[in-house]
Amino acid sequence: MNDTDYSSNRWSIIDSTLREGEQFAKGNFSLFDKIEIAKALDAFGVEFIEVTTPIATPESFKTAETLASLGLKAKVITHTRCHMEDARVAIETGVAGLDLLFGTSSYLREFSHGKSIAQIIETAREVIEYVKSHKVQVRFSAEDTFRSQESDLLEIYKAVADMGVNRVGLADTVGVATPRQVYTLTSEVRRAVSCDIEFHGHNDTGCAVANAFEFLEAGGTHVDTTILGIGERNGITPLGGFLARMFTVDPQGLMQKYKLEMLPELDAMIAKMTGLPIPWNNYLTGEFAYNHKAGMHLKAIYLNPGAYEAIPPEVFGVGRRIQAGSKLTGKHAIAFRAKELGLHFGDDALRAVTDKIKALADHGDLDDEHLNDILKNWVTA
Ligand code: HCA
Ligand code: CU
Repeated sequence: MNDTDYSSNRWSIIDSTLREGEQFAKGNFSLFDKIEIAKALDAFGVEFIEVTTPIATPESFKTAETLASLGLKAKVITHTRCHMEDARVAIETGVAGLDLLFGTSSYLREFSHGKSIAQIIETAREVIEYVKSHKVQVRFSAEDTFRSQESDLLEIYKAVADMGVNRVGLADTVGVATPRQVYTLTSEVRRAVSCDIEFHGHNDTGCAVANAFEFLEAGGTHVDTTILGIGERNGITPLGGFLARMFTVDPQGLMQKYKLEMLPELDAMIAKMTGLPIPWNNYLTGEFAYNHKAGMHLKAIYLNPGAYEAIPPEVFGVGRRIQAGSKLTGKHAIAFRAKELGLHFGDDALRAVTDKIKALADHGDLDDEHLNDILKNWVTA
């Protein structure tokens, strides 16, 4: 593999809306909602669906069990602490895999579980062997990876890789990692183990998409996402933002792999279930993600939308908004709008009506209806 191989057939999405997303302030889904989310994610084409540890509550046990038996194409896996008891309960649900988590940073070793690296490895061995004996997938992730000692991490990752885990996980638990750090550490881990590698990145410093991208550049294979990026605090790598990033480097691959036009439906579903609006500046599906306003932009957009759009909106099932009634509008935009209305303006009339629109809009943007009225009335006046 070389580090410029972006092809989507060498990486997978682990969607964690039903695990990390449950840690979101407004993420409290009913079983009915969870089934809807899982089915929608499956129809969209994500490869894995991660659910909350079944040890949390009887309802979370039921969730894992129910989703695992839906017969989805996506593998349903459950997140679990690296404990024998948790693993035993998780296996009982019939899920396809366990995402084990262990804190390795000095913060967690000192203030949480108090174990040494050697003890972490021994505990991991017991759990991993147990999970593998039940013929389900197993991943081992080091919580707070980017505030852990690199030598400790490599020792642990090599040890669990030798035990036969399917994946090792890098978790940017507090969203502190820079893209370059993610690239460097992933490259180190890539050299140290031959199993798959997963990345889970929080967005506290706005780097969750960039970090997921650098992770793939460095040879990583599995990226955690959630719909709208929901999760603890301000969340993790959002599914839509991640796809937008990847679309620019492998459009064909992405279109073959996922039902991209379903994205607005997914975002709207989670917005509705959490009772929050889709943010206005959300990747691809935000209200203004494809709004074009300045006259110079509008002129080019009419001739070739690619001039000011990195990704064709229709690929993701959204449309563009042409805001022609602003003070920044231009005569090309006005001529196009007139043409759409079946009107034709000569050069002088076009200049005059454009000036009039700009003058009116200087006191506040004109909506489409108002703009259209001006154009229609100008011709008949
Ligand atoms: C958390 C755990 C986790 C786990 C990530 C992983 C994190 O803080 O609740 O399993 O890879 O961000 O570290 O979500
Ligand atoms: Cu997390």
